[in-house]
Amino acid sequence: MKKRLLFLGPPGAGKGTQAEKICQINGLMHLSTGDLLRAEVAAKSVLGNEAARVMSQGELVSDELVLSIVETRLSSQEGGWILDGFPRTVIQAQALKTLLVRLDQPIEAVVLLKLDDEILVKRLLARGRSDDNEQVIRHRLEVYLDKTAPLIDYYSQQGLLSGVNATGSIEVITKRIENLLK
Ligand code: B4P
Repeated sequence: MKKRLLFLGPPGAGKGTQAEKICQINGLMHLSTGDLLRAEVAAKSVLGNEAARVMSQGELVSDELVLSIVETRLSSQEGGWILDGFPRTVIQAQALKTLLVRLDQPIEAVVLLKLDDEILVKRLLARGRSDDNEQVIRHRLEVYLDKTAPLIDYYSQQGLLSGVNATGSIEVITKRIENLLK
């Protein structure tokens, strides 16, 4: 099975949910920039205070800040991993490429979770995190289309991208992803 993976998709597509499952089953490290940023916010670190305001508005945290978090984690990792929610901009993707060349750990597959906007909004409203109110969710979707969706072309041109239907039960979607990664 492929073991250096990137999960891409709109907010609420289930990147975190599926990454956690696939990591558990296959012994991979789950690196979620959203979770790492929320941990910084909870710890009220300088970095967390900077991230908190940006996240509550549905904007993206600065590339520099996210990159510094990811670099520290990946540099100390020898096994496989899933990057969930990162990269979110072409600049982050280019910086990641440079880092992975240096670490000699190329990406083996990029999984795009595909889902209709209205289902996303329903799922996120049901989750009810502090950045999950309708106005902020709609803004996150706009930010996704503007800043993150260009990565679909970026990775498909490199022959790495596979799309998966992200509607249905969590278990069914996990199976679909596992089939893609064989
Ligand atoms: P993230 O933490 O990455 O979260 P997300 O995109 O909102 O959700 P995800 O797709 O992981 O969905 P989940 O599994 O939770 O980002 C939050 C914020 O952090 C961003 O807006 C940004 O500000 C900042 N950030 C993160 N990374 C960044 C970066 N690289 N650069 C800059 N800023 C960054 O699932 C959603 C809900 O659906 C859950 O309640 C789940 O239980 C449910 N669900 C999942 N699968 C389901 C299914 N099959 N059926 C029904 N419900 C399902």
